[in-house]
Amino acid sequence: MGQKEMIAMLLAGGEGKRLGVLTKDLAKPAVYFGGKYRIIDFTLSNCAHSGIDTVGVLTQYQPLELNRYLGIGSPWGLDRRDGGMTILPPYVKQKGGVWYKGTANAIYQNMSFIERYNPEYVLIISGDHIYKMDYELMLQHHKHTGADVTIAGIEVDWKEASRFGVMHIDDEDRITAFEEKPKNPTSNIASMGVYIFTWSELQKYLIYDEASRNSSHDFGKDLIPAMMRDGKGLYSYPFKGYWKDVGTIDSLWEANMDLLSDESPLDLSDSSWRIYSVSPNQPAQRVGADAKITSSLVTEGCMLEGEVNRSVLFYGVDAAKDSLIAESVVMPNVRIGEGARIYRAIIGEGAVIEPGVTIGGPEDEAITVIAVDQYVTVDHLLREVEHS
Ligand code: ADQ
Ligand code: ADP
Repeated sequence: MGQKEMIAMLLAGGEGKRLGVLTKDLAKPAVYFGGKYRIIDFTLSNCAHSGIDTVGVLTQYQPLELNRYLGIGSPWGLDRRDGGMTILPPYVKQKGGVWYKGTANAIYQNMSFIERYNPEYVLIISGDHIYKMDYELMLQHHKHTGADVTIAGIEVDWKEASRFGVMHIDDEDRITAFEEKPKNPTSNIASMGVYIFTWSELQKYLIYDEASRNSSHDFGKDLIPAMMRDGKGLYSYPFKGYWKDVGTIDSLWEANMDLLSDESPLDLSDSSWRIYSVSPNQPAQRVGADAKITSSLVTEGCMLEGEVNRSVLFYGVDAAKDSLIAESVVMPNVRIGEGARIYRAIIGEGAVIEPGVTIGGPEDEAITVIAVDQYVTVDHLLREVEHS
C-alpha cells in the first residue's frame, strides 16, 4: 500500500437507541434522509469532495442492510484498488472475539488497518450527521496550528448543548476546556464529533487508553480529556455551515423539515457538492387528478391521489384519494389508504396505513413514529404507536 497523507475512519456502529423503532433492525447511518438519501451518504460524499480516497467504515450494530447499501463504495468513488472503502466489523482475534467497547476502542482494534497506509493524519467521522464540509480545509487548519488533534466545533442552541461535548476556545482556536455532555454546560461551542489527529499522537493515546482500567474507551469521555490533562495541543476548527446530529426523533424530523423552507439552510442542489446516493431506479412519480402537493419533496415511484403538505416522501409512496400527509416524513414503499390523515409523523419503510386512520394531530408537539413494516388499522389503538 502506498502512503496516504490522511485516511478517514467512519464510526458507523452505534446502536441509535434514541431513534427507537426506526433503528430496531437497522444501523443509524443507514436510516433514510431527505427523500433520496441515507444519513451516511453525507459523510461519504464529503470524503469524496475533500479528496479522501481511503475510508474505513466501522460497523457493529445491525450491519447487514448498511453493508448491502455500501456495497463496494462505487457511488462515492471509493471502489478503488489503492485505498477505497473497507468495511471493518469487529473480528475474532486469537484470544477470542471482542465487540467494540467504545469509539476509541473501535479505532484501537483497527490500528493495523491504519498502519497499512502509514498516514500522517487520521480523520475520525461519524455516520449520523447531516452536513457538507470540506475536510481538506480542516486539515489545513490542523497543520497551521500544529495541533495534536483538531476538533470541528459549531455553535449550537444553549438548550441543546448538553447533548454534546462542549469546549472553551481562546483567540487562537486553542481548546482551553472540554466537557463531554455536561448537565450544565458553560459553553455552547459543540464538538461535531469530527476529529483530525496527528497519527503518531493518536496511536500513543489509543494504546494508553486501552491500558487504562477505568476508561470507557470513548473519544469524548476518555481520550480527549486525557490529552487535555497532558497539555497536548487541542485546537478547534470553527465550522460555519449547517450541521445536524440526527440521533433523536425530533432532530431527524427537524432536519428533514429544514429541507422544505424556501431558503433551506442545507442546499442539496449545489452541483459542486453533490450528495451521492444509490438510486432506487423507480418509475417517475405520478400525481393524480385530485392530488394537491405543496411545499414538499416527492421522490420517484410515488403515486399520489391525496393532499401532501410540508412533507418529505421517499420513493414508492402510494397515497390514496382523500388522504392527507402534513408535516411528515414518509419512508420508502409506504401505503396510505383512502381518507387516512397523517400529521407530524415519521412513517417507517413499508408501513401500511389503512383507510380512515388518523396518525398524530396538527397540534401535537411530539412526533409520532410508525415502525418499519407496521400495519396500522383504524381500531389499532394508537397506544401501540411509539411517541418520542
Ligand atoms: P455521541 O453523539 O454520543 O457523541 P457516540 O455514541 O460516541 O456519539 O458515537 C459516535 C459515532 O460512533 C456514531 O456514529 C456511532 O454510530 C458510532 N459508534 C458508537 N459506538 C461505536 C462502536 N463501538 N463501534 C463503531 N462505531 C461506534 C459524540 C462525541 C461528542 C460530540 C458528538 C457530536 O462524543 O463530544 O459532541 O459526538 O455528535
Ligand atoms: P438483519 O435483521 O439480519 O440485520 P436486514 O437488515 O436485512 O437483516 O433486515 C432486518 C429488518 O430490517 C427486516 O425486518 C426488514 O423489514 C427491515 N429492512 C430491510 N430493509 C430495510 C430498509 N431499507 N430500511 C429499513 N428497514 C429495512
